[in-house]
Amino acid sequence: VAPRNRLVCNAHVSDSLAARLATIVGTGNVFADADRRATYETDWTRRFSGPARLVARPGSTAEVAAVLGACADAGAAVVPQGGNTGLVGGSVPRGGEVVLSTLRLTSIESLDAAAGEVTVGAGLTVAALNEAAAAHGLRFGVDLASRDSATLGGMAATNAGGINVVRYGMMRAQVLGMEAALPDGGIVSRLFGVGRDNTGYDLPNLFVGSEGTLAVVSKLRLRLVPMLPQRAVVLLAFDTLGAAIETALRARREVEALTAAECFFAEGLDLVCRHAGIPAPFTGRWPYYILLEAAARTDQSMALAGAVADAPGVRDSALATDARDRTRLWAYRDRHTEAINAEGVPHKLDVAIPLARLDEFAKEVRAVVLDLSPAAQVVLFGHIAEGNLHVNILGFAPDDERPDEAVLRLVASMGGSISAEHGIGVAKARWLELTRPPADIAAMRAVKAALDPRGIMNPGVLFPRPESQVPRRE
Ligand code: FAD
Ligand code: LAC
Ligand code: ZN
Repeated sequence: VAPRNRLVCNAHVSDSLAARLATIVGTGNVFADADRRATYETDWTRRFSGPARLVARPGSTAEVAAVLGACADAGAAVVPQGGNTGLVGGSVPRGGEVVLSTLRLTSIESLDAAAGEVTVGAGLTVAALNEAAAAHGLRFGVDLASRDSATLGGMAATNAGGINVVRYGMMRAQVLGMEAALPDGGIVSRLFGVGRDNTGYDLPNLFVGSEGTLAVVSKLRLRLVPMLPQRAVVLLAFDTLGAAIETALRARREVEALTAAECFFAEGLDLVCRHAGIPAPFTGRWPYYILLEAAARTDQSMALAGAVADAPGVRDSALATDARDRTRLWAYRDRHTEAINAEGVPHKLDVAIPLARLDEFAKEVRAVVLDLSPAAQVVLFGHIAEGNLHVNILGFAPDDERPDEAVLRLVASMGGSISAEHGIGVAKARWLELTRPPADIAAMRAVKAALDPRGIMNPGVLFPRPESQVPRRE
């Protein structure tokens, strides 16, 4: 154990927990000085931030477990953090927690190209995994615009979706095994490579989507998919959302190799063109757009174009088969999140609506927000094949929750989900009860109490803190 006064000097920390953590992760990997903490304290949207007590960066599963054990002994709350690209405020402190960063857990172990499986550290990014997998003609089945920063552990913790769910499913479908550290310092390890395992509770599956409230994921056994060299992309413009939805669903039925079915609206396209400095895709300005992609070992352009050629309501279209044109068309969709962020601090509500009511929702959601503030801006885009719309609202103060309340109540009244892929975090915790019945929440709380009896894991995420519960508008 290094002398404490040396730790204070090296790590700029002064509390005894910091000293204990430094003996676990090394003095360079625990720090409390404001400059080094800063990037761990504010989320990607800038809507959520809070001071950390200190930041610890363990380098192995054993170190993660030891850090959690030491925090539990000290009664210190922990916020697990990967790439900090989460959009619901769950990855940053609310005030005084220890941030446990996974960014040193970047191993790539036992890539089994024949089986299409790999074991990785939880802090590895999707982009880094894809780079390693490409050498074997493989790639990871979940892709998203935050690919350069989002970590596989964070994606498991949020059950991330992204642009290829229509083909490969969400993060849950990629997770074959997991190693995770529990708040009592124990380690759950199910990394072995068998395709079927019916031996009781599926703990890795329980931790997928648990948003850092139960355990810290330290390693993952993941499924890889073949890299498909022939990719065709089509961008279509419509003057009704109904026609856009119909066409996306037709493509899902008829194009076997479909890998993406995405949508955006004119307001978002305008923001992307302005902030990215790129020209509009078509000479006409149409209200609704869908982007479809098909990928296979053989050319898909005829299959894709053929399926949508006579679709009713198409006002303009562009087909891309070479890499440069594909990238150009994808940019209109991929760059929405950064363009919205460049415009202001958004309220981001990531919802799913039954497909039959998606058109009605898109109109209603605008009305409920503009009713609160006629000057507000509502930017919609998302993953149309699953009825997943990202409702981005600009023009309200970060802590004004009226638009969140209005939109989430509308979603619940239409039989939707208040989180389709980003999770509940702190942003939506107080509205969980809108779409999860009391018995569900009681069961979830029982699991939480059993695994995290001292409540140190990401307090305030998923379940609201009693003091933060506001009187509900009836
Ligand atoms: P963080 O933001 O660091 O953490 C997210 C949550 O997971 C927090 O609650 C945190 O406590 C917990 N956590 C992180 N790591 C661990 C761990 N190892 N163990 C336990 N808990 C952990 N999301 C989508 O689903 N689909 C998209 O298409 C998509 N596109 C995006 C595009 C952009 C430009 C941006 C900025 C974000 C996008 N996101 C998307 C959101 C975000 O990238 C995902 O939620 C991603 O899964 C977060 O990964 P992360 O490593 O950044 O996690
Ligand atoms: C996307 C993120 C915001 O779909 O989920 O781009
Ligand atoms: Zn999304």
